[in-house]
Amino acid sequence: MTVPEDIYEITNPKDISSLKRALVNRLIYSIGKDPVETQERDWFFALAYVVRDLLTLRWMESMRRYYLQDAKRVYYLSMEFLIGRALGNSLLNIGCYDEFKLVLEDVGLDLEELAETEEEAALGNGGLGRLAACYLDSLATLRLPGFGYGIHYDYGMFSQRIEDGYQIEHPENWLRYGNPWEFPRPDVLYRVQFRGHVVECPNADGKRRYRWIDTEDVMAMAYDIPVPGYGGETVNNLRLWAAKASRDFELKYFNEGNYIKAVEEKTQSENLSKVLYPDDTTQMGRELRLKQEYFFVSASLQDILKKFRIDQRDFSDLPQEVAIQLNDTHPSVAIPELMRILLDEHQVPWDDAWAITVRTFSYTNHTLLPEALEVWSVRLFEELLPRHLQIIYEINHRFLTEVGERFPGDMGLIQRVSIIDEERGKRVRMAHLAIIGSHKVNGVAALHTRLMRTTIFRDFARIFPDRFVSITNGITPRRWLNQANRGLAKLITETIGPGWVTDLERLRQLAAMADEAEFRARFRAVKSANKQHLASLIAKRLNIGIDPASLFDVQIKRMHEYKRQLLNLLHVITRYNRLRAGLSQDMVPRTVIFGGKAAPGYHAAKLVIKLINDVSKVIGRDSTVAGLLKVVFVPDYNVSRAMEIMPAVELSEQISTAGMEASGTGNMKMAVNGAITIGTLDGANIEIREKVGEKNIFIFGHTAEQLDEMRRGGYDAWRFYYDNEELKLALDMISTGYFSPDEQDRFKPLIDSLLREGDRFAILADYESYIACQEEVDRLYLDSETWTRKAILNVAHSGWFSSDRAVREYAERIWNTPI
Ligand code: GP0
Repeated sequence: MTVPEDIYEITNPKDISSLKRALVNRLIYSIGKDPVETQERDWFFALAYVVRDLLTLRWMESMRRYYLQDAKRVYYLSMEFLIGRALGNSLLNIGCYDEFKLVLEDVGLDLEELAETEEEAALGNGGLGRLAACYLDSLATLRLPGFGYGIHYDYGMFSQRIEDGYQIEHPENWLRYGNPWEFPRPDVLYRVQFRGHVVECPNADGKRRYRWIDTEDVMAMAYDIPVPGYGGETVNNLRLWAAKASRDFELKYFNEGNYIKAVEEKTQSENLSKVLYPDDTTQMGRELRLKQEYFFVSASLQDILKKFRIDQRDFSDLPQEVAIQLNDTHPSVAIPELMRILLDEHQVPWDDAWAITVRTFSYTNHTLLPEALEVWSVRLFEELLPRHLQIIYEINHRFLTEVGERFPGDMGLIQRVSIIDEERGKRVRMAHLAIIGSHKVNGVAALHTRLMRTTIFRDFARIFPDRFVSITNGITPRRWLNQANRGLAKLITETIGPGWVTDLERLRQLAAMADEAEFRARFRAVKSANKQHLASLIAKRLNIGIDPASLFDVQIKRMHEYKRQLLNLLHVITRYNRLRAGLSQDMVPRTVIFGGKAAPGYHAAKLVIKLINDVSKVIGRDSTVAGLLKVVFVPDYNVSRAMEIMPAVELSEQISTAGMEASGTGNMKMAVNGAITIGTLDGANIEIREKVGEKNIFIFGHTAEQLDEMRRGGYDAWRFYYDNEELKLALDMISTGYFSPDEQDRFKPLIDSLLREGDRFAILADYESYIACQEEVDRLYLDSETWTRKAILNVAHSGWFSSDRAVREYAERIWNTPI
């Protein structure tokens, strides 16, 4: 049928009275509340439904457009989508923010306040999940038919509370009041198989056929979340799968009259999508995790192939019609799964199936840390996915045969590149599978890709020289500048017009303004207002007073040893010691802000949180440094916290061990918000330096190559300790209980890892140059005109870090869907 033009009550989204009517309608008819007796949350939900309505029509139009154009689809498969709150972002993207603000004022409500009641969708751990969300925003903004597929976790990332300085994890029940943005699709339901066994049955044509039978099945049910592009023209879709028990479970026991058992089994199978693994950059070798991976991959592929309309096409067209991006190896079981579908369900010959598969998939690698590379025991794989293991063996066999032919006599090579690691109990190396099964493998920054090609995947780079490409990560300017920093966004628009929101390179026009005193003053006023705002939030929530005039020195990211929050603390302690020794003349007052979660089982990272809080307490109580130094740990760092903090940052701490941070994306967010980076030559910091200019960034520490060389010569931790008195003092204070008089050796494990266990993250090696660099920071900050000038240049030259640029590169170089 054709949709009648006048189907919807909002005839004009700019017409305040029609918006108001819609809002009150939703409140009464969708929420069931009498407008005279409402809570703030009721209004939030009513508003969210109105906004979703506005998105829905655009969403249907977008889908129809893609259908008619028969455009090539891009599917982004990811275990994580850290999308955050949607209200403010949706309103800005469809251009109705101010109108709704007026409507709410009319009923006595404040839009910003109302937006705070939204639970954030924290379906991700950190950078990897947030990157996926930024890319969805860019795909929609660039009008590309790009769709996310992931898992509808009941519990996303845990919420972090700090009790007595320690991290305590609490479950975050984001669906408690329901999610107003999603459409549950009980009719979009696929069967996902597990376990069982494989039987071989000869076909009529004499060819062998394999069937996977006697499986235990779980159903995957779809939830759709609209993803609005900027300008409101295109709305794409994020489809998340929730586990539902298959009827088999119920019937089995029901027939035996065992009702309770039936319900128990039902619950068990639905547990599959219950919770997000809160681990970042360590491989989680748990059965449930592998099940989650296959669960969402299987459902997504069934859905993708259904939309491909195989009844009307040939599978050989698949790579022209569909590109599938694997966000890390987590969804890489998609490779044998597509092979299984083609081979077993559609009788496509192996070679054809393999060519189709490789041309369809591409894989993004996000880390070189060995502990993060996924491996599964062959035993577990065989138990859960017996047919997939067979197919992996066959992929491996054919691959190794080819390698053997191309590089005869190199047995070491065969062992190194095999998908199966034969050494420590047989294990499936998912990264090898992902590389072999994809036509492109991308690293997420230039250095990261180079190291990938020359270190962990060196052999593969030799075998597939054209397969590895570098696409530096990006961030969406809609959320991270236009929405998060309204003050700066306004100043920029007044100066260069509004085009930067979808063409961030235009920020370059601000470069000339850096030399104008009046613009610098306005820029400084914006930063200062942002700092005051953050200070007021910290005062209100944490009951801590911070000086808005002090330098805001910020490290916000997951807590991890390689990110070196401990190095930051060593600077804080050194600074504290200098201040107490009366050396305050060259030092500017600083507020050092930390925020980040540690994986619940990561003891070292959790201990660093406690140390930050203990140091904060000691410094906070010492009146000799009052007004000069303050340390704040902001609890429960998440997307919403990030949006509050980013605009107020002046010094952005990006101090990971060179070679270990694949890219970083917080570094980009802070630069575009007018912070100056202090960082190592790691990840995208290198490209930030290239873009903003080496005079406008603080770089310190050893390079990846230098560290490599140092390690080869033997790393002498104690030398650093004895050679630098200030370092020795800071380490001794930590290890002897200066900050923990109630438990003197509380932090001894941290110091042991540096001095006795080889300092894997080279904290001691970089200490001296970090301290020297921090001194330069102070000197520059004293000259506020020059500081401001450099900060403006950071904004002006950060345009390249837009996720629009990154997604364009994927489209051109990987997906073959140029824009
Ligand atoms: C990398 F391997 N990253 C992983 C992982 O499991 N989780 C994760 O968030 C991050 C990298 O550490 C990063 O360098 C990178 O920018 C991000 O993936 C997106 O590529 C910083 O967060």
